[in-house]
Parts: sequence; structure tokens; C-alpha cells
Amino acid sequence: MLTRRAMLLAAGAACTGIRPAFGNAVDGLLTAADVHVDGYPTVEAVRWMGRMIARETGGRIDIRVYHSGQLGRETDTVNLARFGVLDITRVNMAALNNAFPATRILSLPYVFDSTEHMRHALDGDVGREVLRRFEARGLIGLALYDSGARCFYNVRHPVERPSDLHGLKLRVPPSDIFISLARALGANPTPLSYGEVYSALQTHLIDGAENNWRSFHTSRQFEVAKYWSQSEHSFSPEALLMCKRKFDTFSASDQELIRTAATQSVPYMRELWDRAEAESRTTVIAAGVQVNEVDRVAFHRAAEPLLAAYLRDSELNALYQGIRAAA
Ligand code: GTR
Repeated sequence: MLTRRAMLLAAGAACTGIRPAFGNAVDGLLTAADVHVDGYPTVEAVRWMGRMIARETGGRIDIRVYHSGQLGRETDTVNLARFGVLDITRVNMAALNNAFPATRILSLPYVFDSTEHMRHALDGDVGREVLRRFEARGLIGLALYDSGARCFYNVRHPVERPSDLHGLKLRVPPSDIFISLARALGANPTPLSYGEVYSALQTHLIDGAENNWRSFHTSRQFEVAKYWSQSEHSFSPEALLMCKRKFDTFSASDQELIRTAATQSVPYMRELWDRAEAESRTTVIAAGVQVNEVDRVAFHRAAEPLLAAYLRDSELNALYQGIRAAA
């Protein structure tokens, strides 16, 4: 885990042009961060992209992925990439919501009806527009990946209605949207970084959390939280971001290649994702996790004021209209 001090040192090194120890020695070797374990679809998609770029450039450009949060929390890696200490980071929109307003539309509750709907919207104008907005803040938005449907799970009991969440201490990602959503549903939100959730469940610091099947499985949270409730309240997708300063050092044709490889890694990732999601669901159920359907109408109703409040923003509203048009 990257400490604050290491981060400042690294940022200082970047300003003076010295690459930190975990950065690349060879300029064409791009360093990428991911909080997920080795083999997770996002990790594999970025590796796939690296292989494609290496093949096309005869090894002149390549990507090395540091998985399992070796380079720190998602919010930290975003700043490392902005300041040029890290070349690429793969994070969830939730980690970007507070600092990058356009990302909020993709994390808000019940904006997407299904995975197909989300993919359709991300492949079109909405996805392109959200990616484009990163440039003003030192990042190149390379791709948007699936993250499945986020659902609630906890150590206490099945959650069928929002009232079943009342009083539960619920881990949420560090995003005002998720904090407000948990509150609107009557839970006590506790923002924690991804790497802290498993032990927080074990030590009863929290009663539950929310995430997709694959993360629930690979983070091993399913060993502790035995009640999974199919709320599908957010499809908050993943973003693949590159340091703009680094990107600008490449020739126009190399930049084109990096963008193309990222775009082409999306269908590859989706294929892996569909398999991984189904496999995780089966595995955790076999391990004793109890699954229940929820009262969707009640969840929608409880989340509605939150969505309406964000949609008062005209830019978010325009993106939302684009999402609905893609339904
Ligand atoms: C996962 C996502 C991670 C991380 C995590 C979380 O679905 O893939 O990048 O954001 O959720 O909740 O922190």
C-alpha cells in the first residue's frame, strides 16, 4: 500500500523528471495499477492491450500491470496518474465521482436497466463524452469496462426492502453518491477503500457492503457476508485512464495505437466478464451464500429523490437523456 509520504516523494520525483522505483526505467514500458487480484477481467484486459501494443511496436511499447492494489488505493492511483508518477490506472467510476463530475451519471442508482443497456450507452456518445472530459484534468480516458450490477450483502439477514437496511453499517466506496444512497435507504454508510472491506467485515466494523459478484468473490468477502440481495442498484462501470503528460510524449501514430488497443480490449474484457461473473455467482452460492430477490419498486422509489437531485445539473441531465435514449 502506498503511504502518503511515498506518494509525495513520488510526486516530487515526477516533477524533477526522476521516475520512482515502481515506475518504468524504459520509457516505452507503461506502468498500470489495478486493485483487483491477478486474473480479474480488468487486469487481464489491460494485459491483453499491452500484448497488442507490444506486438505492433516490436516490443518498443508495453504495459506492466501491478494488480492487487500494490500501488495503492484507487483514489491515490488517480492522482499518481494525473501527476505523471503512474502511467495508467484502472479504477471504478465511484472513485472518480467526487473529483470528476461527469462520471456521476454512470454511478447514480437505477440509470441503467441492464448490462446490455449499459454497454450500448457506453459504446455510444455518452461513453465517449465521459471519457473526453478527463483530458481537462491531466488524464486520457482510454476505455470503459463492465463492472456488473452492484448489490447489497451483509452478515446479518436477507434484505428485501430498504427498511431491512435500517441501522446496518454499510461499507460504501469513497463517493458522495454512494454515501447518500446508503443514507437514503436507511443504512449507516462507512466509506472505506476496497482493500479494507474484508477485514472490516471480519472485525464487525461494518455489517455489510455492496458490489458485484466477481468482486464479492475474489475479495473473499463472501466468506464472511452470507446474505446477498439482488438489488442491482448501480452498474457503476470501470474506467481505464492514462497520464496525459505521458501520452503526449508519444507520436501521433503511437497514440492512435494505444487508443485502438484500449478500445479493442473492451469486447475482450466483456467476454471474460460474462464468464467470470457467472462463475463467481455459482462459486459463492456453493459456499453457502444465500441469495434473495428484492422489492425493486421500493428500492427505486427510495433512490428516486437522490437521482432527481443530481439531474438538476443540466450537464448530467443531458448525459442522462443520452443514457435513456440508449435503453
Ligand atoms: C469494484 C471495482 C473496484 C472497486 C470496488 C470498490 O466493483 O471493480 O475497482 O472500486 O468495486 O467497491 O471499491
